[in-house]
Amino acid sequence: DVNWFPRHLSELDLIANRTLDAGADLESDHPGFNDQVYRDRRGELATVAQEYVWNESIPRIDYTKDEVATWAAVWDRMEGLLEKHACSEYKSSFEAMKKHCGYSRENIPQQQDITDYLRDKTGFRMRPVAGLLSSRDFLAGLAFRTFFSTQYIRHHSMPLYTPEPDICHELLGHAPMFADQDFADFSQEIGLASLGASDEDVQKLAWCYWHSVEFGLCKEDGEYKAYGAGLLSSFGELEYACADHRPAGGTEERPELKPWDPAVAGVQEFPITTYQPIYFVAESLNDAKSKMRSFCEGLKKPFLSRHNPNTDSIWVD
Ligand code: H2B
Ligand code: FE
Repeated sequence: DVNWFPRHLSELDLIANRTLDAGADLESDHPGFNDQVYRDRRGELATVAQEYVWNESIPRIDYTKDEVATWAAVWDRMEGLLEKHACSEYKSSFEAMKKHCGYSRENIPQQQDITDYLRDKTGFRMRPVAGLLSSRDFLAGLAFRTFFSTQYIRHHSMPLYTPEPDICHELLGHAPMFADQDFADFSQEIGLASLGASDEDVQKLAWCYWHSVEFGLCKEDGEYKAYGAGLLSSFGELEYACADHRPAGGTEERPELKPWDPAVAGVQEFPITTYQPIYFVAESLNDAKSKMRSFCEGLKKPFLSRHNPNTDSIWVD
């Protein structure tokens, strides 16, 4: 039934395992394809996610020395760049999460500890998932202020590359942003609009998500700062997107910047395996949110969906 969508947090159990890949079946060009130890670990963590039930506490993963070393390698490359190019909201959350959620170079934070922190700040939570979901299923989680998050890490042979979301992307890129009220509301706005929307509108919302939650920039004192997780977890692209935007005078390729406008972003195609040729720039996270809200209000849907945080349910009118 295409008109079905989850009405209560517990119903995310019904969509969490509809992964497009199995989360553990690696493609032949995946850096871990020929590593049986890695593949077994992926299988183990996929099972943890598949067995998760909505009202349980999130299983703690005992990360191995090798996994922590991969995390530390990413941390070392990102730390200084984040200081330079991340938006202020990210930086203050990141500092707080070092204090409260076990973020450090030597420790991979646990989803439950992040959830406890985010619940207090903005009501957001994480929930384990084995792999990629469809846009519709993934966005439905956001309606419940829930972020589907993987628990495995990229292969140690290529610490600065991953063909899919992993904990470096989820925990360094996404999680700190959900501690910001405007960003949390912004994300939920996309989620609520997606419930029961047409396939065409879900695609628009997914493309808006891509150009904001993944690759969004915002202005801060005349400078461009990153709030998108795809930038905040990629050392090469973060520098590329935020570095001096004045014409270099040379032949160096520079990305194009456009003002954040969901009507434009929602139909703007993008590459998934190269740096983005276009970034959308919001005046602020609050501006990103209010433009998103107006856009969602304009989508043709026969009803409005709202979330009741006390009952964790959606009501429609
Ligand atoms: N699934 C998972 N597990 N993580 C994501 O970050 C993700 C996804 N992103 N499905 C979605 C698709 C995104 O690219 C948009 C909404 O399509
Ligand atoms: Fe992401």
